[in-house]
Amino acid sequence: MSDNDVALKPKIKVKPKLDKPKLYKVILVNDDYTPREFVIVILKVVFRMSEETGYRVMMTAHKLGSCVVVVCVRDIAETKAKEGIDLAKEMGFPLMFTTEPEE
Ligand code: TYC
Repeated sequence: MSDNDVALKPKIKVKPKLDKPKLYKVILVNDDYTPREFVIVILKVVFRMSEETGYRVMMTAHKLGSCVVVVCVRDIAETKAKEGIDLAKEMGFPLMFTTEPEE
């Protein structure tokens, strides 16, 4: 290299393409026994929802049979669903969350 040579940076950057992780829905399932207020508490504690959002999600599951709570990677979806189920079970309620892959 002589003194006048300028080292140019290559203009094209090669970004390694990482596969997008598959996403999973956590679904709240209605039942006839878990008190409405308790469902809201679970949504607030486990899913960090506000009272208002928790109320809306609970009422949607209550009226329609189920409601999507969150969409996230599989590991987190399964952990959150289990946390919700276990907390409810400790209190003697049959509250259920399921997970399913997003289309
Ligand atoms: N259906 C319940 C009741 O009337 C309340 C409830 C709502 C339970 C949503 C579960 O996912 C649920 N006490």
